[in-house]
Amino acid sequence: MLTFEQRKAMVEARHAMLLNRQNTPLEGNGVYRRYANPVVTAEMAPLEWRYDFNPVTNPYFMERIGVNATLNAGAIKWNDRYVVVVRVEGSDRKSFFAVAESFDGVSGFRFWPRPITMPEDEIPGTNIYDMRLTRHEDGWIYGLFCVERHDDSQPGDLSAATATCGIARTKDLVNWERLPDLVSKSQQRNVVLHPEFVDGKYALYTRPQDGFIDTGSGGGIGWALVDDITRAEVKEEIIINKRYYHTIKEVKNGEGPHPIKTPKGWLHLAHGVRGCASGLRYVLYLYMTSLEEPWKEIATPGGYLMAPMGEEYIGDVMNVLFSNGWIVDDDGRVLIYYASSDTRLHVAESTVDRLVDYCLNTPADGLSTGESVKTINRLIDANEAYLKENK
Ligand code: M1P
Repeated sequence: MLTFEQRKAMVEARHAMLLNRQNTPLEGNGVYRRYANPVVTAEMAPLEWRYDFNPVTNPYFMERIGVNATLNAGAIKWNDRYVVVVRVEGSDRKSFFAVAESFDGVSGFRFWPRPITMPEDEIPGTNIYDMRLTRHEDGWIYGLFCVERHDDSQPGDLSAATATCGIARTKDLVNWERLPDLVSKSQQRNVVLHPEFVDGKYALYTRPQDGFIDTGSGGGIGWALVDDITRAEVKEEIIINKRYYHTIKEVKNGEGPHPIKTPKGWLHLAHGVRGCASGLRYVLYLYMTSLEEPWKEIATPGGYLMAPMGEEYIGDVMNVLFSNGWIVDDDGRVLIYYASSDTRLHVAESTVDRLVDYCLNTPADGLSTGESVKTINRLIDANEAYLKENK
């Protein structure tokens, strides 16, 4: 067995190797490209969070506090660095937020020294996760996230829980002012703050749900205007991106990060969920809404943008891709931070132009096999005509 010093040297060397690992792009389908390595994994969590470095109190240099997963991260460009607010899940199943930053956005992510200490709402939460970051035109950076509590109306059921949207704001990503949780008739997860005022109000993308897991009658991604973000309440909610039978979002869907403003409309990233024999399958998709009326769809490309591939299938919750963070560079490069199987964080790269082109030129889902075949035939016809003319 290794001594304290030997183990410490080995653990530190492995950790340094992971932090310094470079990443290489993999060519994909022309819409985006994945990168070879995940950008943040549980093993990359700082050793000071996990190990007691005192040989008197930890003579075997054993890990004292386990980190289980690093997933669903909000993202923002901050002081010229690529910053992600990662959902870190401990081996005790509690999630917390921690900031990690990188110079190039695709490798070398380093956590800031301490996790975020998020102030509690009046009723403390049991678990918090999946922060969406919005640099709002009011001057604050907002973090909206899910707050999970036991559903005390069902005392006999230890798994009964409620999902509510927590709201906090910051100027430095370190000190957070907690605002009261969103008041809503239904449970809410995947709530996102739009970056601009709309009719002088704060605008939220919502995801009404009947229960903690089931969206039930919640028909899809919603939209609600809020007068006062310091006492936010969903009074009226409309569904702007619906669920449909036999599609990638039959069971549920949810807004990812806040949409990107492009000359042709607001570009949205979302996740869609369907059921299958092996459980739920989570994929990522795009849609666009009008610049003037961000609640009105103008493009709904059919199918998914990204689905799990290779090792992405495997993890704590299999067959899941989930994203709540992306960053746009001044030159139009888009970095999509996505987690696979609730276990690790990856990055995919594209550009605003490519993603908008994808949205405007990918046929919508015709909602039946007959329509899908017609769509393919239209493309074959167009290709035949083009090739005939350009022989
Ligand atoms: O386990 C997959 C995802 O499940 C939930 O997402 P949704 O509310 O859309 O079902 C969230 O718990 C999310 O964190 C998780 O990745």
